[in-house]
Amino acid sequence: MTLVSNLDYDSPVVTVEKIKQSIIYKLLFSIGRDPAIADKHDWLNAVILTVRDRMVEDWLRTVRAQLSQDSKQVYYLSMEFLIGRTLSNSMISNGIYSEVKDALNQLGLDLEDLCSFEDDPGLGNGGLGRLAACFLDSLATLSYPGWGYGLRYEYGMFKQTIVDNQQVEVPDNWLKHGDAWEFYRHSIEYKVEFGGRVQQEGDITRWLDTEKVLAYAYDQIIPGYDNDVTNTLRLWSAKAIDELDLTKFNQGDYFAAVQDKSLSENVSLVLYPDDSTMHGKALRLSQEYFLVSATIQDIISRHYRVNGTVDNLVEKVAIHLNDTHPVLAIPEFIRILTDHYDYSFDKAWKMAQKIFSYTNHTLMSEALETWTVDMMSKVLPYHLQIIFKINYAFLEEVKKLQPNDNELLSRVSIIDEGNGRRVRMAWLAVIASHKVNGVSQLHSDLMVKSLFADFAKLYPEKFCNKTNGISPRRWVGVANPGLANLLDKYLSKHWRTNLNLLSELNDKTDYPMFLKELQDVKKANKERLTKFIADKLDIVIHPEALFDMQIKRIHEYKRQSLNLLHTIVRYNEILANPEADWVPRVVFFAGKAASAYKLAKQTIQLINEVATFINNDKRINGKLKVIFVPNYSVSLAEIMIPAADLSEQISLAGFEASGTSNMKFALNGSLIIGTLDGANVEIKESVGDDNIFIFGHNAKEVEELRSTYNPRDYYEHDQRINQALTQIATGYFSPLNPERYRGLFDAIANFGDRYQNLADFESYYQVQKKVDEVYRDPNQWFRKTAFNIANMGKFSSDRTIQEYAEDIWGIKPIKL
Ligand code: 26Q
Repeated sequence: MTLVSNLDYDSPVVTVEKIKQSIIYKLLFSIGRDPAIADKHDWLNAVILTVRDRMVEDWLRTVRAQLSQDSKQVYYLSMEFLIGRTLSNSMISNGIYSEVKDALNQLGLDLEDLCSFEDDPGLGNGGLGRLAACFLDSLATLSYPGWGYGLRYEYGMFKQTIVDNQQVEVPDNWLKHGDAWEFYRHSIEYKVEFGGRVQQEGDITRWLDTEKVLAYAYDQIIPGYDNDVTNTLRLWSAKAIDELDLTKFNQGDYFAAVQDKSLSENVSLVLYPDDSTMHGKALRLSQEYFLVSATIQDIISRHYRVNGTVDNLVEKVAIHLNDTHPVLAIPEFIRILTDHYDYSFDKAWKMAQKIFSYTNHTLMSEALETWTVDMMSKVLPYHLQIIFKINYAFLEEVKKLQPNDNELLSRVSIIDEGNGRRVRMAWLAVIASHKVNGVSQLHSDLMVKSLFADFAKLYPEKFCNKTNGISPRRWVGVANPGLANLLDKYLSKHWRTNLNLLSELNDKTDYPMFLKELQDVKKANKERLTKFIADKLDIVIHPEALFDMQIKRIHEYKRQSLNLLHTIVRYNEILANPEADWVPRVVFFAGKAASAYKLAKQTIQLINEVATFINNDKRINGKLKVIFVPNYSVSLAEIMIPAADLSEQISLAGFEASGTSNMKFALNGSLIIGTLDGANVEIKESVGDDNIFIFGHNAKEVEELRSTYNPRDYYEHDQRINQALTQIATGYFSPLNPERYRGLFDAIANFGDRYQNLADFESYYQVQKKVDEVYRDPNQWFRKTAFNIANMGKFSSDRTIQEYAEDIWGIKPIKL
């Protein structure tokens, strides 16, 4: 049945022959390329357009169903969406993978090879952005009516290259070959204003003399798995409002005429590559406002078009804030209702408090967003005024709830008077949201005990936990087809949408046949990675070795330095005792450092220098290799994670809000060595104490230790630590520049070791010994990995999204 009954058209058909015809047709008539000279990108784009055609009707049908069922929608606002490559996932979701593969075969092309040419849109920093992408996948797969809203950065996360062992950032021009997936919406544009001044005329507030930028919409299609539901991710791009300043142009000053244009288009030019420290840059604030202004205008105007009123917004709209980055959506919402829909401030504010909800992703003070009142008064004077009004209304409420407590008032005030007058965005988010959640049980508990303690006492029912999850479609289906086939063999195919079915594997953990097959899958994945490393880095490794991985952003709290310290200790021990029966190991690191984060960049350099040193030491004879894989990204994770035996989740307890790679690794059959931090705690509860290697102080002990901890004691009294740290400090790995790592050394041995690396060393060391011991016995090892896979059901993002839908957003699945 065609979508439009009075139009005569043929729906795209899914047979190998039709797909082949379509690919050729797209290449000729959409790309305009002669097959004789078409390159891989041309063919790839032809394939993408072919696959996209087969998703469009579902997409339009979904939008129609949402409208006709008048369903409540959730809007997920995020400055980051790390969706990764889309082609494989789309073909799998629509069940046309093998047809496309066969069609390409007939054309003499290889599907997997073509897929590797797809640019990986790096529109995010790390966990938070990837979580948003998994959530979109789950929303669609569970048939929930939900939209993602973000920015279409022209340059995403920088590409990381390693030159002379150091990180060098290269711009990520991901749109170079065009993005064949996106739909540019010519008709959807909004004016976004900045700066200017606010003028009060009686009851009316006017925002005058602003600078104006246009927001244009680009839509990405988000398919559900095997259910025809297809949602939308709408990304905004900035355009100058007047293409050219005609007066300047007519005066012959062409370059001055285009200059304003490029200034305003800067707003969506580049993603800030920083995920851990807050830098108060005006352009970042402008980006945040640009996202939310376009989005709130879009949501409200669409709602008004359909409903003819905004009075029922609360019943029809839920808006979720992915961290505080889009929190200006709240004053923007109030501005639009008061300026354009004749609402009073009180009425708009009450409504906002029923519509918004907020997820916190960090408790670390340096990562919390605050903006000076001064900067905000320049960039967004009107919104600052609205925030003051919100604050006033809120503080009046607190005075009633808790009379005569001025200290409390200053602690909970959105404006931090003591700190150069700053606007605390997290406070605004908490005050305006009806629900606030953390991303793992531990993190949510700490959140109400520490960061938001005052608020939790005033409004205990506001706070909840929503433990993160990951998409099984992406992280097994796409990333690990070998494991997916094995699961299909032993379980019903529905594990992809009901991950709890994995628990049936608990009964199979004693089947030698099953364990053998699991082992074969891992071996094949390790061989795939081995080949990749040989091709890309020209380094030979052996798949029989234990593959040990720490792949994530480089940050002191994540403690790559603890892992590296242990690696150096191991190296020294192998040299001291070469005849011992060492379990061969390859220690992989990957991850980007924020470009301004000196210590993190030094850590990358040290890892690379240690790697070169150890890998070239003939005496080690393959017992230990260290590899830094450059440019960590979603697509690299898809190759690496399925090949891991051991994953390092070793942050200082209390600092990693959740972690999500821990889930990806465990689900792909690798064992975790980790601290009781973030979601590790819940993974341990699920997989059982015997199937995870836990070490180190827990969050409570970390706090207790803080006042007495002296890393110098460990440095002076522990010979292993002393030797390894001294080697770092005195240039053993960097003889040409012996002082190079003084800063890193000092941070640990002399400046208090904020992340308690040395306090956890002994227990880390002991557990690493245990890892080797278990790895020697494949039967025992694979039994444990089987238990990990079998008990990861809880960590599907479907479970997470269902909880958000029921407990926070109040949305229901649509029927197609
Ligand atoms: C803020 C202000 C200015 C510029 C940049 C930022 C910024 C950008 C990105 C701050 C933070 C981020 C990203 C944070 C992040 O990825 N957090 C991770 O979120 C995951 C999903 O919940 C958790 O699993 C991780 O534990 C958490 O670190």
